[in-house]
Amino acid sequence: MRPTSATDSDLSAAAAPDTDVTPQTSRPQQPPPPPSPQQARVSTSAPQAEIQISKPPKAGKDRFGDGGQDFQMPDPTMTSVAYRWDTGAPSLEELKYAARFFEHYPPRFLWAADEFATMPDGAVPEVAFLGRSNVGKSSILNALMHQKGMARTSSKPGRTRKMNAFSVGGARLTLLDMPGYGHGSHKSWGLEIMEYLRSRKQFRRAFLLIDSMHGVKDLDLMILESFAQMGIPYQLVLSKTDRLESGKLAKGKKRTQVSELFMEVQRLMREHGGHAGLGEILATSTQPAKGINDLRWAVLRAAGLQGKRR
Ligand SMILES: Nc1nc2c(ncn2[C@@H]2O[C@H](COP(=O)(O)OP(=O)(O)OP(=O)(O)O)[C@@H](O)[C@H]2O)c(=O)[nH]1
Ligand SMILES: [Mg+2]
Repeated sequence: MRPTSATDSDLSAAAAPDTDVTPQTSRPQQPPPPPSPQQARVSTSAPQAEIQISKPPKAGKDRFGDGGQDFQMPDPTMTSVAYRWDTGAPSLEELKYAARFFEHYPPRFLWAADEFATMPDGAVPEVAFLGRSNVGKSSILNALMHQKGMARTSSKPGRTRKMNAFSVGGARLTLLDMPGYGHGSHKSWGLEIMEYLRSRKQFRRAFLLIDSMHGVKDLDLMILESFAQMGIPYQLVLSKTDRLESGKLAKGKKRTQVSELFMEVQRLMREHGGHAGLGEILATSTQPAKGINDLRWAVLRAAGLQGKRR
């Protein structure tokens, strides 16, 4: 098994000011059933220690109905930063490459749009960050871009009011910071975001953030169901996982371990998200930075940029 550590050395995402999906041709994925707590263990002493999942799922050959020729499904792995059953963990070299991609060229704000119809066109691949208001979308973009002030953040929900596009990696990739849904949001944004997800040809994948402080909410399930209905390629990212460790959770929320949240989220993803979701859930925080290089790698992979060097 390859190493899976996330090396988010000196990333610092913090408060920031404001100015955002063509389906990727990913094969349909069906997550295996979550392992039982007896099968999965987390070592609390070593945060990066892998959880052992005793039985890899039986699927594999012909899982995608393509004859299954040489396709080898990776063994499921769970660490404190990722639960993977469709992907392999990036190597240290790949994580370093991802860090360089995002940090070597200064990111640039490109445009902000209220409506899909007014978005400037282009050919550069795009990924979009979505989630409930206040889940930490803008903060995570700042962490990815290694910039404190590119995307505006606020402790008040509803800060990001437009679909904002940022260029990274020397104009090879565009990241979209989307307005949040739920409290503090605006009904029409949802329609415009869905239009974007359905129609934008350079869209590669949606990264749907789930707040670790609150867990999966009904609105998140509705979004997963829309993704399933429309076949929108997506993957799930847990945000604010520092809150799990510090125990500062939403009112009435029971303290959980990241492994329990991974399994809960995987179950809901299977029940509501259909086949459009990638079998990889990343755990991240921006204060302190954790899982950011893993997320950078996932973004590059989604855009097909993981091997292209200049
Ligand atoms: N503890 C903790 N707080 C975070 C983290 N990331 C973001 N926050 C805080 O969460 C709040 C919301 O962050 P934003 O990045 O503005 O969230 P958003 O999803 O962009 O919000 P909207 O634009 O309103 O939809 C801010 O107060 C951030 O400082 C994290 O990893 N840990
Ligand atoms: Mg925002």
